[in-house]
Amino acid sequence: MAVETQQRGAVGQSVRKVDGPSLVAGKPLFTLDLDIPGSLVGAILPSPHAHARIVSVDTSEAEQVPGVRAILHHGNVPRVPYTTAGQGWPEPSPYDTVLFDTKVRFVGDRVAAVAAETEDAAAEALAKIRVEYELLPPVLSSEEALAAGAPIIHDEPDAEGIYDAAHNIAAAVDIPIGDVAAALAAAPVTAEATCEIPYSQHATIEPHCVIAYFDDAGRLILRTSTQVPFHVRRIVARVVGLDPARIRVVKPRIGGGFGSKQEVLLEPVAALLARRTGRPVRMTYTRQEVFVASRTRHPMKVTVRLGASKDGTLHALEMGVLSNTGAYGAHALTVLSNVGSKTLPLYNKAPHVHFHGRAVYTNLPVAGAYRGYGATQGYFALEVAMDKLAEKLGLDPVELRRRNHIRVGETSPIFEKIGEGREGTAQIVRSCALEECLRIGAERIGWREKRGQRREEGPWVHGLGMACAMQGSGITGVDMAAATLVMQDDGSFRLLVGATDLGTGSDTILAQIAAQELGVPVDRVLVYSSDTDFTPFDTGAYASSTTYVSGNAVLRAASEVRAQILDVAAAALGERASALELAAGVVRSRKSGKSLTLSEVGHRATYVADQRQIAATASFACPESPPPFAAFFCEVAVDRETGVVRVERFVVAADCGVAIHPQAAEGQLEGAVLQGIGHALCEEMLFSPRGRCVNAGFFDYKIPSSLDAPEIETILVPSEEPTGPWGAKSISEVGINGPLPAISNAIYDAVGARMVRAPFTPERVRFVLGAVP
Ligand code: SMO
Repeated sequence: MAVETQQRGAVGQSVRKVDGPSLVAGKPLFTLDLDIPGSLVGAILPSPHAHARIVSVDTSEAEQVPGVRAILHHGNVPRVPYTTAGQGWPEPSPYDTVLFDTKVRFVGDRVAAVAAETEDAAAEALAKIRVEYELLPPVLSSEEALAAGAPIIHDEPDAEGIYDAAHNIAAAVDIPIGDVAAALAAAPVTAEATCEIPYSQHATIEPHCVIAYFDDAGRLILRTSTQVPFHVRRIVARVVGLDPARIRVVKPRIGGGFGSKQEVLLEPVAALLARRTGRPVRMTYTRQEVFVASRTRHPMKVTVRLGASKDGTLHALEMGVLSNTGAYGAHALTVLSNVGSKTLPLYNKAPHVHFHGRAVYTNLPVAGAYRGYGATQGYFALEVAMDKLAEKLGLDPVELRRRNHIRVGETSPIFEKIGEGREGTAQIVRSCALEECLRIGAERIGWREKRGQRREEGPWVHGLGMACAMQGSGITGVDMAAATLVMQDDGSFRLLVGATDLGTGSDTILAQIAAQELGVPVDRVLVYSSDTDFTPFDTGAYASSTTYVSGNAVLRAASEVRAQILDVAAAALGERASALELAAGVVRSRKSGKSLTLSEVGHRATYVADQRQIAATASFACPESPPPFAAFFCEVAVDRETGVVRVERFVVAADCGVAIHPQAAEGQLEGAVLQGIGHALCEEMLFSPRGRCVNAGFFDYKIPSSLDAPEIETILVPSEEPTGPWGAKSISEVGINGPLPAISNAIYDAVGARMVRAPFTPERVRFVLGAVP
């Protein structure tokens, strides 16, 4: 799709990204691009052990290293339990973390931190910190965590909000609706699938990084690569013991988040080091630290049982989950909840539903938010089970989905029963183009002609698979965004948003939403995001919320500003505001034809008559979370001799409502699908028998690059979401939910091997093939 060179028009056009030119020109926009004279380098001492008590920390030798300015450890930092998960309030994740503990719980856990004049001095000091450990038996799998007599990972007395610490259970859910056991027993046809997904990492190009310094007024400035600036401010204030009014968090351009930056990790450490030394402190994770010490996807085992009548109508749907949250419970309950809440409503015809699961602690890296947020794990099992059910019924898998998926005007009890860490909100689906997505996707991949053909080319056998998915748009009852729109004296606009563009293009989309209402080109709206001193509150960029939640706030602010503009113009023209219309930068009277440009309106309000600032701040809380929908189709070729799987083609048709910026939406969809293909084919963090990650880097942990990417066809199927800004809902996450099941189902279509454990590496495929008759 061609980018509009003329910056006119707004919604529905792929205008140039507002930050595009500066990014392309390599301007110093990112967190660490700022050089503050006199900065120190901060670094962290990681635990070499998976589970141990710290008997003593001796820093005397390290302190003698020239250039060392401060060393932090449990002995000299206050102990404040908190959660690193930057979510709403009250926080649904347990307070099971302190900055520096007397116990380490995974290889890479934080033991101490150093600030020094140079990286070398910091490294030398870390090497000279003497730590005496008392080793404890490590828990290296979810099953071990639940075994009788398992070592207790969180035995500290001051943790709060852990479901059952004595049994290593961080969180649990149990939502029965109807009687699933009876319905499954009575169902004429049943199918079951258990699917497993391993540790995987977001692999953002920019690592987690921060600069902390105190300004002239003695206020702490945190310039940080984050998805959640306002949560950073709140959490750092508590953990470090500073008045939040003395903290300013600045979010510059961000090089990707995918959920991993919905976490407060380096900021409090850098803040404390800056306070101890009185100097600016720069910190960044190395790539190895990003893998091990930032966050990962929650590894899970999900079992789905389906019961249906002979025509394929679902009667019973059971989903059981065992989630591994790693050493700490960041997002443990909320990701677990989403495994069911974002999947089960898709097939809302079943009256009997049971969703249950546990998230357990292990002595492995900490899982957290990762694009898809549990739905990805849920859809893998659900959509493989649906494929099995279709086979048993002798029904086309597309037709099986068609007979069961939710439609406009319908609801699901799941919406109300499961929220994020609390009850959800009842809602009906007001927009859904899934039926059309299924039709178009099937047509584009050649479903009828190619499915079940097992076309051969030497050792390669071709097959087709498909899957469906939905997600949400923000979190009901939790998310809130505000926007401030100001008209300048020249008639242009400033838009201040707490919303957090991570590279997705959301700043551009928010400018488009305002420009559409104001009748101006996008380049007349200057966007500022986000700075806790200057931009209004926003819960942050997560849960596919920005276009919908922040976008609605922007639209409200824009419509208030529009009304103010018409009032000023009405007074100037001697007309009623109701007779005026605003378009193409001009206010015109439908009655008299008299007009006033926006710059004349701005000038008049500022300098001439009835002087005042034209501006508005508006908020939007999220009463509903309209789901985007997607249908995924792929063609794979499987080498029967080696087990290698090649994705030949991938088609995704998605309904995100009205796409504000179609090219950005397609980019989100394509990127999410490629990440999902990585999950399916290659991504897996591997651990030694003592719990050390052995492939924490891009040399050994492979993500698909542009050279590996198959042809991905993205199709936006429009619908109109009545509660969305200009009809929009979300697109950023839904695309990652399809590739795992669609590729697994395609491998089955090709060679009859049911791949239920990701990734589908050649060894695994060959192994399963060996058992296929
Ligand atoms: S995985 Mo996103 O930060 O909700």
